[in-house]
Amino acid sequence: MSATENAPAEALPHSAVLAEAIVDTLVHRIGKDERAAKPHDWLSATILTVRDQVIDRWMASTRSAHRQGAKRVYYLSLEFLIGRLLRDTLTNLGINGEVSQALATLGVDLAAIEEIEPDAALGNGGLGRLAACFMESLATLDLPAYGYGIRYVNGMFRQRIRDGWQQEYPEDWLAFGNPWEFERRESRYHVRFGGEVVAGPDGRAIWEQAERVIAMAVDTPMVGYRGKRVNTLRLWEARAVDPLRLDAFNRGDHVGALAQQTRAETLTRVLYPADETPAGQELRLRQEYFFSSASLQDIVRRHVQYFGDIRTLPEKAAVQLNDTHPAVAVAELMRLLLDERGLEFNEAWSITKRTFSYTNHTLLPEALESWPLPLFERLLPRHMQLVYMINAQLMREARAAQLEDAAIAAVSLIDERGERRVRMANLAFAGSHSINGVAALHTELMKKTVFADLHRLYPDRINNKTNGITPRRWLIEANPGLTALIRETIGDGFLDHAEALAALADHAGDAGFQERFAAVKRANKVALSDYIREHMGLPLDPDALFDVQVKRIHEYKRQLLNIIETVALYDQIRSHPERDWVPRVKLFAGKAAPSYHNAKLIIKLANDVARRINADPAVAGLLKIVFVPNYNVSLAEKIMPAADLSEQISTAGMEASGTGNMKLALNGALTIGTLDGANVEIRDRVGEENILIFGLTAEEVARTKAEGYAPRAWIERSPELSQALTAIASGVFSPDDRQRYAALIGGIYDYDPFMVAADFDAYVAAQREVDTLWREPARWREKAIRNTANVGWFSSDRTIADYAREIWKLTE
Ligand code: B1N
Repeated sequence: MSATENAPAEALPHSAVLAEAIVDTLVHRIGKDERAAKPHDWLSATILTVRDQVIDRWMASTRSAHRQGAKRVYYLSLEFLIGRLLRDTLTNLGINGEVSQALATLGVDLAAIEEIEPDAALGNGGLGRLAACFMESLATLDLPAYGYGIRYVNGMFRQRIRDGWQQEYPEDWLAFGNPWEFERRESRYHVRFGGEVVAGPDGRAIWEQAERVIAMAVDTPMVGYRGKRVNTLRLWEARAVDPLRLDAFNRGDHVGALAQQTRAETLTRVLYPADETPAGQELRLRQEYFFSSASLQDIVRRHVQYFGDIRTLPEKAAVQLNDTHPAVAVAELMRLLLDERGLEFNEAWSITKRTFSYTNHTLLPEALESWPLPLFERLLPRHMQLVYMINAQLMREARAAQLEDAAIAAVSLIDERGERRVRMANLAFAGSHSINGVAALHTELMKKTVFADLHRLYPDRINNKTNGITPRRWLIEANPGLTALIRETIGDGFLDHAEALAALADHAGDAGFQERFAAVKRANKVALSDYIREHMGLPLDPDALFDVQVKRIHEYKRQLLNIIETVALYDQIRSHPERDWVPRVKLFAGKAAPSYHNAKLIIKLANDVARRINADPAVAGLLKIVFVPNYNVSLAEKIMPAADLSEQISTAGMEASGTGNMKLALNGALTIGTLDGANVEIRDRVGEENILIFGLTAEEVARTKAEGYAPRAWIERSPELSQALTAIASGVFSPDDRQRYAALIGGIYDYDPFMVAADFDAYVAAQREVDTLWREPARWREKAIRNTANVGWFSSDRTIADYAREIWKLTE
């Protein structure tokens, strides 16, 4: 039974018609008959058939936006972490049941072919997944929107764990083709690089580029819930202007003949796998400009085609910059307005600022993008001039506002300290009318830290839009069992309005409902355990507490704190076997940036600790550690519904928002966390008795550091921490290389920039509180239910409605 069987099904074919259509597609578009068809052929035939159901709505959506002369949203993002699309599309069209039945009559299991669809993993983590949730909510809310990005041939790498170490392999998601996408060979633009700028006869700047590349559009339909609207995700593919130089080929230079094609293809070949660390290489800046330029050219062309006058752009187009990765778009729009449309600077600058808005996703200083000036100038000589012109205007306004010299230097687009660099965050800020953070705390810290001086200069620009997640993928699709139970209990309203989940609170204390809620959770834990046994050969006890930390591996997220606590717990169980220990499974998953040494070492440590503890009969049945390889969207869909405890333990002030915290709470996990990012707002919504908060606040972190934080003293005061650190550092978990963790642990004694030592005892106390609660199932279940009931507000529908009203001005 599908969760959305009450979706408008009138216009959609019944299963017999669908079965016929799937076979017809298989034969005529794939070229196989039923007997020869392999699972992948059935998958492609099913997707193509479902896609046919989408196309009419897609065209109708485009036509209606055109007819109404509606303002459009353009979401520019270097990442879209979509995952699989089949189940999502079936759910949103409300044809899950019909398609499943149709395939069954053909002897094909829908669930089995869903599992072989590759993830579209065109993103690293939260920032890319947010873009994917936003695309789905934009369509659900019937807002005309385009996502713009890059069609990476190789998205996020596949992670394997060998001997406990992460190894990276290319993920070939396009190996069997991509039946969702449409190549738009007619939608092509030239993107230029290098060369020089000369003055034309009329004094206008002429950019004589050294190199041109073609950007070709590839479109994927994005279906909203109830199939209301279908928007477009437009990804750019780089092509050579001259793919084959026949003259060179005929001279026998076969490699040289194809060199341009190879160089172009390199541009859109791979996603940079670094999360919150700017890549800094020339190829990255080329990627950023390539997709920004193609997108802006497309937006301007569409606007002029529909509305005739470029000066009305801000009334008809809202361009959202997803972090600074597309910030060069600010200079690109200025170039198009000045050099190609002949506008004056002031008018162009006003149009630009009214068109763009910018979302900041991190305050980590090392994550702020800036480009060495000589590189920027060599690659984009005209944009360098425009950056200077914009900066001159900015400096005039800063002086007029009487900013002191230090503040003027801080707001400048050029960082003059040391090697001169172009500051992309300042460019994005200066060129936007709205700059938003992604959680309340993060937004307040933006005003006080990184953007303090820009905020003084433009106090009306910074605003908050707390992140959200789509409840379609993260509840209805990932957790059909819970969805069915909720529908039986409070009706269907929550399917369209996630905040209607609040009605569940009336049942939180009901023993019968608690039983059923717990039964769903247990079934999800059995399913995850089956998966882990099949893939890793590791048996898990589904009645143990499933404690999960799943996210990118990063020191500020403090997987290390969790691992050290695990070691301390291991010591405690061995020293006091007589105590009433709560059986736990500690589950970790996540990828490390390939060049991030400590993050990779933390993965190795998790695996070393797992090997030792899982083999120790003294803790058998009480403690199991699992590092599940290759965390991605599809794995997250299996883990979120099976979690009891959600680890959100970043150093306060460092996690801009987090969105895994929302997915886990929605699926009935209790959060153990710091007052960081969106955890603060989750606490406000679920109530402080239903969440386990521990540790220093952001303010206390700042103060402790300012007062000269000495971690060694904290460690000496905590015997449990000392013992665990000594064990790890001395090689108890790495007998093959006793020095492996000496430096990693030594860093905690000497620097501990992420305050592991300062928060350790509070974290342990919170974990023992978790044990106490778990021993009282009725209390635990009531709290879990209250989590699900109270986090409907974190639907990305709410987030997008807020952007639409307050930033994009699409609605009242
Ligand atoms: O963006 C998410 C937030 O929920 C997370 O707290 C935040 O860490 C994440 C450079 C990033 N911030 N910055 C990045 C990604 C890729 C890259 O190349 C930075 N990701 C985040 C959604 O708001």
